[in-house]
Amino acid sequence: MLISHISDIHLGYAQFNLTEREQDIYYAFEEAVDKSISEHADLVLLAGDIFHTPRPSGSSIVKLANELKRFREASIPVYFILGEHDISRIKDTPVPYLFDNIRLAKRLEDNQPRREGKLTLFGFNKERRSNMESMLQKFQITQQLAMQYKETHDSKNILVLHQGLVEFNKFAGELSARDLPKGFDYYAMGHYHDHLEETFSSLAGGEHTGLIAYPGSLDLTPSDGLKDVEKGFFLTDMSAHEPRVNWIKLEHRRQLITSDINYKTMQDELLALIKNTQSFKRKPIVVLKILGEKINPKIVATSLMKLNDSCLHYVWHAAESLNSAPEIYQGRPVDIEGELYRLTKETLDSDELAAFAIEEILPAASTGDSRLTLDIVWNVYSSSKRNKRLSSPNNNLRTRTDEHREDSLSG
Ligand SMILES: [Mn+2]
Repeated sequence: MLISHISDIHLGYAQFNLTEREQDIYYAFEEAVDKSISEHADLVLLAGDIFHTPRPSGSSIVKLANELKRFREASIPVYFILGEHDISRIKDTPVPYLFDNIRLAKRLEDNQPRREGKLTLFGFNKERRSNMESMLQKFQITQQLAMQYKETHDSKNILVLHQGLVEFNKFAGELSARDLPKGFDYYAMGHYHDHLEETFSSLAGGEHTGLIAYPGSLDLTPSDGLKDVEKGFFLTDMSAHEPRVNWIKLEHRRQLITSDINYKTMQDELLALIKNTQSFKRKPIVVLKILGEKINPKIVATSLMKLNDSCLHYVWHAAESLNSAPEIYQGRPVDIEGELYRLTKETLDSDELAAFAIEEILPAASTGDSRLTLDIVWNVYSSSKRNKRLSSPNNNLRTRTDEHREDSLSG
């Protein structure tokens, strides 16, 4: 059986607030669906962060519906779990559940395994760091069930999770691979936006090994920063003794060019850059580092206007050796959204809090809906108080030295 394992789609996210960038994510998802269908995947797993926000736009909901319809027309069942981006802090039905209700996709619920041919699927929605203890308790049952299915059904077991593991990132992980329930051949992960995979002996039980695999996000999101990286998803073959992963690179993504430009020869270098962009199907995003001395931001900004016709968006910063003054932003061509995210993260010292402030509080507060804003804050406050009470010292909780550190790699 061939499994299409897709994660961190972030439908609805529009980098730089550009509709073209929102569309790019839709195209990336389409490409993943196209390839899953043409390669005859038997099953699709969406491992969380389907939408970028818990209150997705109409366009992104319709986009998901259309792609799920294509899977249904190809008779390929789709299973999903939620990531933190899909889950609202205020009590509400998560939007992706709609697609379970209308039977375009199936939601995986805690310790309710689903059978698909020789496979047994388990899945959990994202649990926050503060709820790890209850998740670990549920995992004890998961492990028992998984072992039972192996014995009685000769099953291949798959666990779908949206969590960070410390083995891949010391600070961003909430769990260790050792904490995962054993008895699984394939751990279909979401959360980290980079493509990662590693085999852990003893996870599957018996002479088997368990494979932990993160396909990474389908495009750049605020937590990725601006970097030129490949994105893709897995087509994992479960028919052999051990799972065989095949990471499929998305080929039609918009290009991101990072380039160092010398201030002195800036004009010529920019012309060469423009010439270089002519061969691209879609106008690229350009990230420039201007090198030199006595860099005049006004001259740079004016010169870069040349790029307007050939680039979708450009971002630049000056790397001046003598300049140690605090950053002053001149003109518009800076990555405002990225900066907002970076500064918020710096101030709050937490990726999770920064995401909460920017993606949940800010949208509510900027509509002027103080009631909703207050509800969101109150909800988080009361649930964290509840968790503190539950985790009193007598409860014999494990602590980690890095407990206060939050996700830095995730999104
Ligand atoms: Mn994500």
